[in-house]
Amino acid sequence: MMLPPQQIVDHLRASDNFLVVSHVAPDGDALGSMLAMGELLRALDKHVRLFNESGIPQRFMWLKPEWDILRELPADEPATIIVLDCGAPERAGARMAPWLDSKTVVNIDHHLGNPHFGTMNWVEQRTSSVGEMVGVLARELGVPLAGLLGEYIYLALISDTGDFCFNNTRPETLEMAAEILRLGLLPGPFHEQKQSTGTLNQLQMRGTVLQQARLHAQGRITLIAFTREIFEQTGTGPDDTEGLVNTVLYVRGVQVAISLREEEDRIKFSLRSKGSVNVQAVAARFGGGGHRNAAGGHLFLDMDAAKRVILDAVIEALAVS
Ligand SMILES: [Mn+2]
Repeated sequence: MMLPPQQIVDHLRASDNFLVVSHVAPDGDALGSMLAMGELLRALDKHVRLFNESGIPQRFMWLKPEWDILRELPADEPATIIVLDCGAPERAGARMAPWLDSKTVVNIDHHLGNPHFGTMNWVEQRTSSVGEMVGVLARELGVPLAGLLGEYIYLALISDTGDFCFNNTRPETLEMAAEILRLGLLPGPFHEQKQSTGTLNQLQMRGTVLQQARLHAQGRITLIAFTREIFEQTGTGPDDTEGLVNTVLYVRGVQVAISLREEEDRIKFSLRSKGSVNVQAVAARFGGGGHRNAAGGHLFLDMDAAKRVILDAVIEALAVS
């Protein structure tokens, strides 16, 4: 059974005045675990604030969190910074990263290659999500996974496991989900709200991107590309791309899916793989990171060059897996 380090449990009990931080452009685990940690500390009567440098993406607005999520460093400094779901300190954002060198930092994460940048570190690569780790902490601290705390952890669990489908879904993950359901969460309405955030423009943009999807390496790789041109034509943006890389992974015979997204001065790449193909190692070559079956990073190249570089790297990874 996974247990949090006693030092962290003791620190949360004994200290006060926390700032809880998650990574820029938060996904469901980053946001869910941050909000859950906020609820947990609030239940323990602690002074707690939340910080996310890029704020809440539109697709999560349905959560209507009762938290004012800071995007600027607060003037009065917290005693402890809890950093969640960040495989490296830079993931916390350009404004926050320097703070992490000089303050008491609790680093709770599940990424491969996390360099243990905290004063206290709890890094579990086997766990589904950081939300699951916050759930384990809550149990240890005697706070039930009910109400908003349960909802936020559930969001983290379903986000990082692809609705309990990915390899990182373990019996413990489902047991935690069951515990949350027993305490009142209704999965039907929850999923309905979570799914009902798309727009027709978004569907049409995705249609265009899928039409242009290509197979490579004798059908073992699919590649999709979100260009600025497609975003402009369809009135969509980066927030509308979420999850499409998973869809193209499930083409028959495909082992790796690559998604490229054109940004201001770079290409953001996302990689998904099946089985033993390690895409974290591919992402790490370019300064990125993640997990064995889901990773990403940035390339300072144009779209065509990025395609060639990333395809070559993935083909190499397929050869050694
Ligand atoms: Mn995560």
